[in-house]
Amino acid sequence: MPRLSWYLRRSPQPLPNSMNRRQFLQHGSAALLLGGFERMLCAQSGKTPESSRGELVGVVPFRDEAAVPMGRVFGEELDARLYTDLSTLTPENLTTPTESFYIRTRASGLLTPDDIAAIRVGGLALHTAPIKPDILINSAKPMGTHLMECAGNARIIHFALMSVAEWSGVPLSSLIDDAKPKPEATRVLVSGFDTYQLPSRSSLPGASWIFTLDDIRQSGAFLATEMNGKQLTRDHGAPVRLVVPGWYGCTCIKWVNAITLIDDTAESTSQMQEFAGRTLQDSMPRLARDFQPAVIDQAAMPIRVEQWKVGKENRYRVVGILWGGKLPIKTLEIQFEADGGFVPVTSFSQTKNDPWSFWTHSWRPLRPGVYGIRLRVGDAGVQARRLNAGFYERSVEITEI
Ligand SMILES: Nc1nc2c(c(=O)[nH]1)N[C@H]1C(S)=C(S)[C@@H](COP(=O)(O)O)O[C@H]1N2
Ligand SMILES: [Mo]
Repeated sequence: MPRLSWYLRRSPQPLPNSMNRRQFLQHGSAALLLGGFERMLCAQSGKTPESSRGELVGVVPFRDEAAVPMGRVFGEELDARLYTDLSTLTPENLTTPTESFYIRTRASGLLTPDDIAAIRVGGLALHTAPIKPDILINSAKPMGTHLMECAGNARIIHFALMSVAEWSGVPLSSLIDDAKPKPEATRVLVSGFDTYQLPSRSSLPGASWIFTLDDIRQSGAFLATEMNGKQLTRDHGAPVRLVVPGWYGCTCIKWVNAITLIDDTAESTSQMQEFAGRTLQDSMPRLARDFQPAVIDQAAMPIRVEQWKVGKENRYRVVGILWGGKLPIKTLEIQFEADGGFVPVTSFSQTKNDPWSFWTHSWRPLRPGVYGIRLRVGDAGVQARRLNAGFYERSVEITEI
């Protein structure tokens, strides 16, 4: 079957979700994807793209991305990872199942129930009774669907350190209020258990982050006890982890064991220093007050490039996501290097910045070759530092036009 061999020949790793094209089609995934996109496109633009009347031939793999294991956990402790396969995302399935949600550190071999039996409350506070996780578990409320992205996300690993879950928990600001902060308390240090058996190749032990009390309120940060309707798993920080909507994952401390109220003289933590570059700090500030909020700017990238046959003609459709930022954007533009400048993405709408939204773009490459695919925001004044630096660029080789 020529089409299948075409697909296999060009896939360094089976895509999507470790299925070859035949399985992909048999699985009904293609139909699912198409059904979803047609509906989305109709809802958005009132017309059906020509490609949806054709046959899906395959998915063109991204170039220069490593053959890393997807969707399963590997490694130990600080060096453990689980990469989320974003190539199969659909508008109907916006949340990542817990077993596929990315993991950046697995629970320490040294972590015992005693280490997380209570969250210490201290520092510049009048009411410093420790908080028992059971109290939080029993009073947890739905906290919404939020995206988490590791600041160390990268092209080489398919940008797979990014996932979305539906969370339950307790707002951190209400626990801070309960602690009765003294007038001089302006910030909060959230710490988690972070001592390991094994030395790490790439990460420093010690997990804690300092926030202003305003940051906590404005972001809606919460202590999470559940994701996707079930109690947190051990590797995702059970019994209690911090989630800071709109901020990078390095601020979302797992195995929380202390909440400390502090003032403006506090030094930045080792975790803040480790992530200073990746959270786009200008330098390596010594004091916590000189850190910029570790927020995720508006970003966008392709997750899949589909090849279609319409009659005898080849058509391509680029499918992608956009996330981050403060306000929904109106104009998203795409560039196929070598083919010239930026053009508007044919179908997109962002109604919320968190979690991610979908976009699709019909593409007819002018000639065979290698194309870098880049996106940019058309609206003026939108901060998109990583996007504008080319961080989320991906590339494909087109051989049939
Ligand atoms: N205690 C502790 N919390 C931690 C970390 C850690 O190593 N130790 N890693 C942080 C980083 S860098 C990220 S991206 C997120 C990842 O959370 P996840 O593994 O549940 O996806 O947890 C954060 N919280
Ligand atoms: Mo991270």
